Amino acid sequence: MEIHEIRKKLKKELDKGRYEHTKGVMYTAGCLAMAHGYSVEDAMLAGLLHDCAKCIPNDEKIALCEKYHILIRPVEYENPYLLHARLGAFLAEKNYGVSDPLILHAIKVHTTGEPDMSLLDKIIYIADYIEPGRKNAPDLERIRRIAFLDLNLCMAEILRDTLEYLSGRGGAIDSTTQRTYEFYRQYLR
Ligand code: DGI
Ligand code: FE
Ligand code: FE
Repeated sequence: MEIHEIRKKLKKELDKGRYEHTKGVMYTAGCLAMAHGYSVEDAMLAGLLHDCAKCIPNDEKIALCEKYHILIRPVEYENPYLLHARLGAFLAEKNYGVSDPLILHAIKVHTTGEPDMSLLDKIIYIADYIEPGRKNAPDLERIRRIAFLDLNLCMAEILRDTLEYLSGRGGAIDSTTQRTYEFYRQYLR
């Protein structure tokens, strides 16, 4: 599928705000790829598709995962929005014709991360957090600067803030998010 076809299809699948966010992540991922020596094209494609499953209603997310035998863990039954990452990777392949396993993996882990992520995984995880449309995260100015200097430190900072935010809100914490932080905290200064 050509990139402009993917954009056209996504524009229909996503609500307006999510499509704007998607473009922000796409361009930010491209910039991070320039800074850290990765394929700008691949990073932009992964950024473009990372939330392709986000606007599917939660009950439908669960139904689709069951239909296609995509693993649903208990924490995901309780918080079905977490499924948009794994389901998104599946749909990126099935409905948008992406076959690059590195791109599909970056989409799959973009919400919780995982220990020892690839360069592209980190670019997408971080771009999702710092894109220009994001406004609420604490310390965003500093985290944005670090993103262009040190990806591992940036992962640690984002994960720390995310876990703090989730525990303050009383949200169920996915054990993967916790494990990702345990891995990246070694990079904190
Ligand atoms: O899809 P987006 O909103 O662009 O971004 P995302 O896929 O990174 O989702 C962000 C949200 O996910 C953010 O509010 C933090 C939340 N999140 C990350 N890890 C966990 C989590 N939520 C829960 N309940 N548990 C987690 O471990
Ligand atoms: Fe997402
Ligand atoms: Fe996102």
